[in-house]
This record gives sequence, structure tokens and C-alpha cells, in this order.
Amino acid sequence: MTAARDPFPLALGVATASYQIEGAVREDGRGPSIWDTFSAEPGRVRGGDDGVDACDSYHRVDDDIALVEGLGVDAYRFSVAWPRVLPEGRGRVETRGLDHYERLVDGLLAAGVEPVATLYHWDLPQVLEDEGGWLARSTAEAFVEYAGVVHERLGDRVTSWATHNEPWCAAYLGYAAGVHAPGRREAGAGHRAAHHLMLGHAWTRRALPGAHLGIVLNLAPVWPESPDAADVADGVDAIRNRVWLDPLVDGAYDERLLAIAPELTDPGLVRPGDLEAMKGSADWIGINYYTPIRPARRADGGEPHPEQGAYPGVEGLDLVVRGPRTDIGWEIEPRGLEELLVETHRRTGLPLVVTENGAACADDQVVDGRVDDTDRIDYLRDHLGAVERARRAGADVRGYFVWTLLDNFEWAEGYAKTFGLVHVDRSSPSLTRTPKASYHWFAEQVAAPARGRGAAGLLSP
Ligand code: PNW
Repeated sequence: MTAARDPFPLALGVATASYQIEGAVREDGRGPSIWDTFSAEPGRVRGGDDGVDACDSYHRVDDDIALVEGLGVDAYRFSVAWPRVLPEGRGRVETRGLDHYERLVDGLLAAGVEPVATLYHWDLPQVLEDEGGWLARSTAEAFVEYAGVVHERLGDRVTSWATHNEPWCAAYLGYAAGVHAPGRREAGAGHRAAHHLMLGHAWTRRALPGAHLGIVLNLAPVWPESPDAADVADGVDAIRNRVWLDPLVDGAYDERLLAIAPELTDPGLVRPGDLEAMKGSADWIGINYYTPIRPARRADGGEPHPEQGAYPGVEGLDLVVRGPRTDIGWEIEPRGLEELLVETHRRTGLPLVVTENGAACADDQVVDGRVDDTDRIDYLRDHLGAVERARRAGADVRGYFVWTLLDNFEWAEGYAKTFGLVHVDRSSPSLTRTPKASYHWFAEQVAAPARGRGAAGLLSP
């Protein structure tokens, strides 16, 4: 029996982010970012870890490209470090920083791999944070300038661009919960940062009308635990999903969100024209999916849930984790990805890309030169199956990227939680890379004839 031919092949890829892999934080004129500052503060990152060395990918770009090429993937998603390109956030351009990404892009293209660039994966120049960071409208203006500089240099070779990665994390974990850089803890600050992040995205759209421009969101299916949790679940959905999707699709914030987030009714923050600029500003949506969210109602007098701070204004929130979990404690539920893709396609009508999916696993040790990470293979196989079901149900999903190529700096978790297809030995001076069983498994999936190889430019219209 021959399988029905897909209208287009699903592009397969692997993803990374600058601060998590590059190291070389003081090289070639790079300025400090908020993650340098944050991880240097005692108690912020598990084990006192930081990205000073990370995977040393800044110096080992050829090794990374060879690993990507060895997978045979269609595409590689990476991020550009703003403080390497504009060490002062705006103004003076550091060409050595741009040279690095040019080397990477040219190497990928020579290897037959499509580069997919993310402009902001959380490494904000510290000088901009000192002027208010994402609480300041001027940061959105600086972002547009930065996007233009990078696009000017690489736009002839990079066809698929994303502005932000997971603005929910940048805004709410960074400014409201304080568990990510810059570590601020003010409920209203999360909403302000969210608006300015979206504004930076929307203005970039206007500044780069020719670019095939998307935004990467960590949307999540929100499944209330019981009928009495419907209301808190709606609040979680507002802050995790609708605060991004509603402006993109409708050019509006919805009533419930405005009730939770009165900041978004402040005419000094949300100015005439802002929401109009956001409407229709994405050509595609990237979805990073790891786990569903199961809100519950907290018992009266109970302790606030540790993640309450990331959902400011959602009173009485509790969160339940069911079933099997990965090593980072996140529930494994591939049906969440299937539902999310179908639902997001219905809501937006836009092409979708799974820009991240993967698992932190405990079976990640090198034994006799091998890493037998069967838990990760199971996770990835089941989630790829969910993508295919969503495609058959009509969701326009163009690509699937595994998070991540290398074991790397996992933000507040430091190096303790590993998501890589490739093991990195942090005790060896050369940071020895060992492809895991999941690396070889994924290479087989890419080569499988039923999947087909996506052509270069697949993510473009
Ligand atoms: C995403 N949370 O981060 C990022 O895009 C990646 O850089 C990261 O390595 C990956 O997922 C795995 O964590 C998140 O606490 C970090 O809810 C933390 C959270 C969510 C996403």
C-alpha cells in the first residue's frame, strides 16, 4: 500500500539558542546581556552555573555544523545574540559579531541545511535593561534597529525569520515571577513587558516587509482539572495564549485579559496604533511545545503554587501534573501537541512550525562510549506521531524541530537538565561531543523515504 502523498513534506530540523551554547561572552566586542548579569548573581541559577563557556559553540561552529549535517536535517534553527551585534543595544554595529553568524549561515547552506534565524532568544543587552528593559517602549524601537542590521547582513541567505522566542518567558518569567533574567518580581511588569515585546515584533514586520517573518510562542493546551477550575484555566489561557494570539489575529486584547491585567488598559502603555500594527504581523507561528497545563483551584488558605507568579492576577491558581514526566518534571502528553496544532491553525489560519519539542532525560550518561537515551527516543517518536495526526486533521504544519542539538545551559536549571541529541562532557577541556542513540534515531527518521526531504526554502511561502 502506498501512503497518500502529503501536500508538502514536513521539514525536520534541530534548534539551539545563542546564550545556551555559544560561550565566548567577552569575545569580539560582545557586550554583556541580562543573562550574564543574572547568572552571576548568587542563587539565581542552579549550581551557580552560567553561560560563560556553555558549549563553546562560538569557537566550534564548524563542529556544530558537522553534527547538524550528520543528522541530515532540512533546517537548523539558531538565534542571534543581540549584544554581539549591537554591544550598546543600538547605534554602533560590531561587525565581528555579524561575521560569526555569516560563517554559521554559509556553513549550513554549504551543507544543504536551511538556516532559520530567531532574533531574540532572551539575551537582551544589559545597557538596555539599565534603561528599563522590556518595560520601556524604547527597547521595542531598539529591537527594530537591531533586526534591520541583522537582516541587512543575512537577508539574502536566510529566508525564514522569527522575531522573539517565547515572549511569555521573557515577560512573565523575567519581569513578573523573577525566575529568569532580569529577575524582576512585579505582577504588572509582566504585562508591560508583553506589550512591548509584541510591539517590537509588529514594528519589525513594518520595517522588513519583504522578510518571511514569524514569532515563536510557547503556547500550551490548558485543561482544567475540574469544572470549578474553569475560571482559573481561562485566566491561564489568557496569559499563556491569548495575550499573543489575539493581537496577532484580531488586533485586540480580550475582556478577561484586561480584567486580569489593568496595565493593558493604560493609554500610556497601549497607544493608538499599537494593536493595529500587531494585527496580521506574522507570516507564520512557531510553537514550542513540551507539556500541557492542568489548572486547578487552590484550597482556601493553601500555599501559593510556585508558578503563581508567572500568571499574575489569576487568583487561587493551582497546577496539577499527571502521569509520566521527563527529568525536568514536565508531564509527557503528545495529545497536547496534536490539539494545540489543530486549535492554533483553526484560530490563526497561519502556517505553523513546531520550533521546539524535546525532553530532559535522566538516562543521559555515557556508558562505554554510548548514550542510550531511550526515554528521549520514545518522547520524540510519540510527539512526531502527534504532529502527523494534526497534519492529517488539517493543521498546516510545515516543520518540526527537536530541542536541542547539544546538552547546554538550561537557563535557571544550569547544566543539570539535558535536552541534547548530543552529549557534551563538561568535565573534558575540549567539551567532548558524543551523539546519543536519539541522534542516530532522528537521523534515521529524516532519511526515511515516507517522510521525504523538505526542499530549501520550505518555510517560505
Ligand atoms: C524553552 N518554564 O524554555 C526555551 O525556548 C529553550 O531555550 C529551553 O531550553 C527549552 O524551552 C527547554 O526548557 C523554557 O519554566 C524554559 O515554564 C522554562 C520554561 C518554559 C520554557
